[in-house]
Amino acid sequence: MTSKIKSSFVDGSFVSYDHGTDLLENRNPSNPSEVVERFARADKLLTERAIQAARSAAPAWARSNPQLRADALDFIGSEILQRKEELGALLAREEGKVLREAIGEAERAGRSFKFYAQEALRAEGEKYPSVRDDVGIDVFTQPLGVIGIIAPWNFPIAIPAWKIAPALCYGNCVVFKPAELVPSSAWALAEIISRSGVPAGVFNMLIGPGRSVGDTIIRSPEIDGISFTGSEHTGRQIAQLAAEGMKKVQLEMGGKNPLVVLDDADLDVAVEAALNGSFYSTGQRCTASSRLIVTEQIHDRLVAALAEKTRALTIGDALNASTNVGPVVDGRQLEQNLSYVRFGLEEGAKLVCGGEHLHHESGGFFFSPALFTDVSPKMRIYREEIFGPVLSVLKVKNYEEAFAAAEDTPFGLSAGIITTSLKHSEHFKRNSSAGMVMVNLATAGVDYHVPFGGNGASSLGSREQGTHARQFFTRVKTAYQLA
Ligand code: UN1
Repeated sequence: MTSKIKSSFVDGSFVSYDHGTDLLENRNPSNPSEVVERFARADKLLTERAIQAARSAAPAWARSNPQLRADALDFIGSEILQRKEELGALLAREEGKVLREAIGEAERAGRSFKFYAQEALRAEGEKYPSVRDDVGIDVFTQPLGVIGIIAPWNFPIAIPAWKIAPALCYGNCVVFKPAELVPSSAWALAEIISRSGVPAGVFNMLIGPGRSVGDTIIRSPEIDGISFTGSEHTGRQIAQLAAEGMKKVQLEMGGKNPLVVLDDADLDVAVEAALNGSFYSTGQRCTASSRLIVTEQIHDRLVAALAEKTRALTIGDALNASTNVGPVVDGRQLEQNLSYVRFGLEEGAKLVCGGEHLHHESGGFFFSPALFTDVSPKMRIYREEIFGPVLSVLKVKNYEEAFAAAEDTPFGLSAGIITTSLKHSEHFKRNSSAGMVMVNLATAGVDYHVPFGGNGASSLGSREQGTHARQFFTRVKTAYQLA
């Protein structure tokens, strides 16, 4: 058995397994009796070794030839793309995302690496004349140093990819902690990186709990920046500790994303956007739409059409080709979804369909997507992030009321509007306080080459993805020189 136990990657090699090390079992949420793989958990000591290895490798990597970085990133991206079906199937088994979405996610991860392979060679920097005679000024960026990357379970390969690729591209060393629910995709990614030509110590991966591994990364004086995606609660703790340690942070946290549907909307477009944004990926996306804000004339037609499509969704094993919605990631998240369904009913909302634990002989964490109407803005189901396929419909009179309702949240990640009115779509795009606005599209599902991020309680720090990622992963140098 021991040969099958996988482990963390530190200073250029996978750590050998010691008997007695704490073991982590990665289970399949479609069939929890199936152990996908077993892992030896990293502890505080191993985390400190990884941080030290990254620190020692940092000066040479910061000065490395950009062609070396471009080639390594291209190698990683190409291999992920070649193996996307296999990596997608692994992801579906450990996280429960349906196969089609899981393969799409692997593809997105590969494309992120390919994007930053090009970016490594991109010219940057500015030249200024000085206000003093015979002086020239160069402004350019330098690597931030050693980056702690803490990733969530809901995008087991794409989120690590869109953090690790720019970190390496801009000359930083990485200490990466995947979520304990999804170590297999992270391990597969680390194994590819281990063969990419990236020198020992530049990239390290630690499989282990937040309270030891995560905490050590966050508190270490050797870590210069932390890129985190996860819960708002953990994000706030990281922000506080990072402030004490004077570290740069990039935090992507929760959302309670609104999707506005106006009377003039194309009904099919509205139903598709609501169904996809709210229920695909089992609603487990920080960009999911969880508030459907609908004007009165179209309300009943939209609810009827959406309920029909929702009831028709096939919920089941993520690897089964006919499945539309896979399981919830684990029993704890399933309990959370069920408690919010209870809160909704207690607070007087009407459950049109779903909201049930679907018992299956496999013991999979299956939950039927829930559609609530007669929702009022004070209800917990309307205000709090559930992180499951639970959609609350709020009826409003007109665009002005819809806009005000969309804005009525501390979050600000993504916001959508379904309308054929140019006037309203333009107003919404310009004035929504969300970081990402979608017109006639679902609030979730974003491209890999443009900025990603939100405002308010959703995000802190500069944007992820695309060329904007440079802002987080580098620092600015201003150099004056007498001619
Ligand atoms: C998407 O909607 O395509 O954790 C991406 C999340 C986000 C990623 C969403 N950071 O759900």
